[in-house]
Amino acid sequence: MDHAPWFTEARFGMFVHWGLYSLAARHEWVMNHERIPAAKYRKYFDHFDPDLYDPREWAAAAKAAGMKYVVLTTKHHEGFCLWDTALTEYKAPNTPCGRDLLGPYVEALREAGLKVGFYHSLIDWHHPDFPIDAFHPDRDRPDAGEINKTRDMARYRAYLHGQVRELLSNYGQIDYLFFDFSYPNAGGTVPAGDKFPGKGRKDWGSEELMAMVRELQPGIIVNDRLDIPGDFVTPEQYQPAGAMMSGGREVPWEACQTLNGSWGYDRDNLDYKPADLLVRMLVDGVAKGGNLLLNVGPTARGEIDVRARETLAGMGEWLRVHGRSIYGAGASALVPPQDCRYTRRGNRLYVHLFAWPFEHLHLPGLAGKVAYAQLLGDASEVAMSVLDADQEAGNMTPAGQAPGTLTLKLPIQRPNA
Ligand code: FHN
Repeated sequence: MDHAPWFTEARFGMFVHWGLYSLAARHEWVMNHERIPAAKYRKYFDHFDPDLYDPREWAAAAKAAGMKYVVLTTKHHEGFCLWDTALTEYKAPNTPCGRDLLGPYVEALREAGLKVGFYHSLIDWHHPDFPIDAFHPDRDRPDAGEINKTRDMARYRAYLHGQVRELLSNYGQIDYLFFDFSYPNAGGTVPAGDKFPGKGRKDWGSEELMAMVRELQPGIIVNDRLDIPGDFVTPEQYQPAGAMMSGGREVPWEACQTLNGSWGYDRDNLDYKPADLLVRMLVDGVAKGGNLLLNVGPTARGEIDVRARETLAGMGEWLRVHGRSIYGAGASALVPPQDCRYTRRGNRLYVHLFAWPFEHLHLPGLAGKVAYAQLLGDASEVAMSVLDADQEAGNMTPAGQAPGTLTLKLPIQRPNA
């Protein structure tokens, strides 16, 4: 049973990483990678003023890409909050921006008919009670061990739960909550030599947190990074993200991808994946019963940059033609030949060609079951309606064919051949 049909129907979402790191325009871990002391990092807070921020533009870019939901970082590991939280001063309304950024985001998505997702970091390198550990920017400090004696994880846990309560109480229905991330066994030794374990469900109070989430937003989807074994999503216990096939039963999961290797806006990183490669990633995921959450990192001024928008628009064009082989589609029990993927929706099988030309495409296991084969679009999809042999006599297997194999002669030409 599919406990969140919208998630399976959607198949494709937009991830948005946006925070003070967007001003550094290097990577969302810049504070950590460059060991930027809090006092120096404060300059980004003092200059945060996204004058071009218009979440309706983000929603339009998502729709142009064929995406059906959006997940925005409410707070990333740096600890800066995009909304008007009552629990810290380290928030957008206290910067030159001067306002809550989540309200307009939620409104824009709803107006555009997109599902609303929040990302929320469990990790918080700004909070005074978040202990220094192997991932913390201050881990090289010789006095890290001493500092940790003054830090109270229970106080941080209360802050974490309080902020999640705000997020799930003050913005209406939220469809998806993406926690990030647990590292219960990361261990790592702070310089003081005392081994500081990673952080997992006991540190976050994950079971209580999950109970509160379900109480506030009963139908919400939650990802599987709270370090609760087998946790995912809705009260019916979806399988964890990344669970491929469980006992032959397809279970929804989700892969996260960047456009260029950085989640936050990385100005000088021109290594954008081409749209057709991203389409193949999407097809590959759906062929395994999963979703793709593809990331954009808006600039400090609040815009999705033109390279990202062009890439997404290219994907949207493919989906405009072939979306029926993706939305609501999933894995087929049939095994495709190399360089092919099968996605199935109802009794229709879609054959996606990852390489060509094929003179003859041998499709094992289809013979005798295909009512018709139809070549669609630019040959990146061959749509077949697969009917059970006892339903429909339409046997496409030409005489003399090897039993069990359907061979199609495909007039496939390379694009721009
Ligand atoms: O550390 C984060 C990272 O910055 C990014 O937010 C990704 C997105 O899935 N999650 C963590 C790494 O897995």
